[in-house]
Amino acid sequence: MFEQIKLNYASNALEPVIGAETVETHYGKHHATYTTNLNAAAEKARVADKPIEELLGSLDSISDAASRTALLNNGGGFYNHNIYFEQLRAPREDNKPTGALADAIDAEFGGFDAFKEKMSALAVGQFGSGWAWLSCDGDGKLFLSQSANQENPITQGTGHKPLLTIDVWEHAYYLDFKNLRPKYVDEIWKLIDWDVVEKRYADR
Ligand code: MN3
Repeated sequence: MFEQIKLNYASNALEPVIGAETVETHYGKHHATYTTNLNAAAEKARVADKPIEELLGSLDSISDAASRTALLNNGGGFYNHNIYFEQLRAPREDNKPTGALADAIDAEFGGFDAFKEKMSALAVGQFGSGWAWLSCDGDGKLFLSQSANQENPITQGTGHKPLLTIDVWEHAYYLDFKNLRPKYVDEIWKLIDWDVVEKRYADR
């Protein structure tokens, strides 16, 4: 049985960047539906006992094409939103990582501002619905990527560990920013809970 993460913040905690109505719809409806549909698809394919990362990393072993598609769409929708909602908190100015993750970002991207600019460009530039990602590979090296629909770095390669994501489906920002995806992407950096992201990196 796959379960949505519990939000440790109120639905209005992300305001004024992301409003309560967006959180209630996005988490309470979209994410909840992915979770329900994942559980049904996983039950049917007899993979409900697998950890989600393992399930998403071994979709090729599902021989039935319809099952494979249902598990990709709903398993990705479930997992990606767990990563997304867990890493948000109330807005802060000058919001940056510290410690080992900050050092790794400096070494890989030439500083936090350069990293932020590159990841923002991937988020803004993802055509249609999808995600931008910071992950590390099997050697612990940081890398940036984007994915369409509910794909993610785990479905796109082997040994990848997602650390941070930006949801750029319109449902993530349309109530608050209308069509202005670049503005949403620019503002979401205030909401990132770097403690969560740093822990993901430490646990890699
Ligand atoms: Mn979403």
